[in-house]
Amino acid sequence: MASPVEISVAATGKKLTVPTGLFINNEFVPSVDSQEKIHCVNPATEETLCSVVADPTEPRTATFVGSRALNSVRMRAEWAGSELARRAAILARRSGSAKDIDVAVAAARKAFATTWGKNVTGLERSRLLNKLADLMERDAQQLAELESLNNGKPVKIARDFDIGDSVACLRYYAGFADKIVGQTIEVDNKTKVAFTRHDPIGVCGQIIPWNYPIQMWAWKVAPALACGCTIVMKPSEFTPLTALKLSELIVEAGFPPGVVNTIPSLGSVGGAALSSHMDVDKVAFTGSTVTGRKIMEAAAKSNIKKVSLELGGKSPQLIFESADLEEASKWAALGILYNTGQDCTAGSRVYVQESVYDAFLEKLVEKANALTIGHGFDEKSGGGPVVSKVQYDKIWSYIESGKQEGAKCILGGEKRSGKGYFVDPTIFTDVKPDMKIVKDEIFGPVLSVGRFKTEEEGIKLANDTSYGLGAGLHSNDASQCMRVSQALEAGTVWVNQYNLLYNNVPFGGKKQSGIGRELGSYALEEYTSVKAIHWNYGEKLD
Ligand code: TXE
Repeated sequence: MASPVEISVAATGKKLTVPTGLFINNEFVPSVDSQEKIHCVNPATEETLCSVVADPTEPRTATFVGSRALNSVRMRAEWAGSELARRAAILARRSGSAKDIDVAVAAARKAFATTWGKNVTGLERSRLLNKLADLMERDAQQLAELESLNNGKPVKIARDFDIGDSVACLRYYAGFADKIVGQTIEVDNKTKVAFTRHDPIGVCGQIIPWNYPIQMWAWKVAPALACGCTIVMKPSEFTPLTALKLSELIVEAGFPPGVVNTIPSLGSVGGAALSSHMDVDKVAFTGSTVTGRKIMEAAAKSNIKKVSLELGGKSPQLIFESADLEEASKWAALGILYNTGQDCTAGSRVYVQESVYDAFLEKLVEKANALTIGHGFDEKSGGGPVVSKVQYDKIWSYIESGKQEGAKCILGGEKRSGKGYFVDPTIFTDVKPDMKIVKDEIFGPVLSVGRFKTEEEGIKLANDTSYGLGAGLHSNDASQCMRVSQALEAGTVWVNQYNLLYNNVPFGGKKQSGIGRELGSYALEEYTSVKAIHWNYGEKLD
């Protein structure tokens, strides 16, 4: 059994314990064949302030004992000095290989056929999901700290929003677990009936990103378990810590072995293996459109498994002249800055009606300027650093391209000195439709602001994108709200608000923002397979 690591966080004076290894059959085990390591870096610092030391009582490299290794590392991430001191955590662990995916899928298949699937009642699934929710609520502070350490987001936001919503999501689907019902259908005469069953689809591969590691875990795990599916979860290689921690809670809640398995692995290895696996019945994915396309292709080329994809976006917000500009500017700022812009529905394009453009812009800059982006453990931080060096470099290359292509940077746009992947709120005006900052998903706190004269022009600009995830409009004209909300090409349209999601309202994209829906009762369709049963109880063939 792989031993847990300890992370000492001087900011709290406490230690966080995280399990290592791959989670298969309710145990933390090493990779069967991989020497690949995943390094988890705290994005609030680029320095390595911690040391990764092999436990002296155990071998430094994997030693196999039967099918398990004694692969233990002890990590000490020292949180140096002041509130604003840089922290870093680096964690070495074995990364899952394609063979590990095989082992995990086999465990999930066995559980599906024995202890779970059709062999567990809805009531029991509900009880276990509610128990898991209770445990997550109990450990909310610890989980939030770990999320902050690995992802960068403020602890208080992780605790109150990400984890709060995730607990509610588990409870919401716990409520459904014994209410997944089919239909009884009248057929042609009195000697026959047909009915449908909504069977669990089977073994599900779930591939999640790094921007909401806990919430994406809950959105995927909760409906799948409620429907009776088993799971092989692949968290992002940037943020696997909380998925591993949550795996401990799976055991404590009492889920049978193999129902939920967690393989921290590289996307091109574990993610690809899951997508092309012949014994995986469904793959659920949140991430980039580029990767979503690969997953769909792999599914098609293997066993035509069911696929749901929640992909990127370049979501617009339209500000009409009748809008309450004070409120609209708050929503627009929140829309692009929440989670430091690392949000699939980030409202990254704002279009303002000509007559209120200047007044709105002034308010928007004021609101955006008021946000403090800082360290996750600093109570004053409204946003943290971006997740990784890769994302940091990507965002800055877009900021540079915006400047080079002639857009006017009216806020931010300057790098901070010092370390850490911090990007301050950045606003560009004077943008043109073909600029990269207007077309591409940046996934950072970078907003393009344009203007329009008529409603028709505003709608055309808003829809001028290959994406279709979210869209917002701000207006006090009810007819206009109705007209425009219907014309906007997006899976979610917010009217006089932005970016609020509820567990009981479906969420997903149009166009190249994806297929399928998460949340609400709609998500159950992603994890069930409808079987029609035709029953003859009287008719005889001549
Ligand atoms: O995403 P990837 P990346 C967007 C955002 C971001 C960009 C790149 O614009 O800047 O994508 O981020 C796994 N087969 N979003 O590269 O690659 C990977 O291990 C199967 C939007 O991090 O899509 C991780 O678990 N899986 C988004 C997950 O896919 C593969 C959230 C997401 O990583 C794989 C994140 C493969 N071949 C990024 N390659 C949103 N919609 O919220 C990678 N993965």
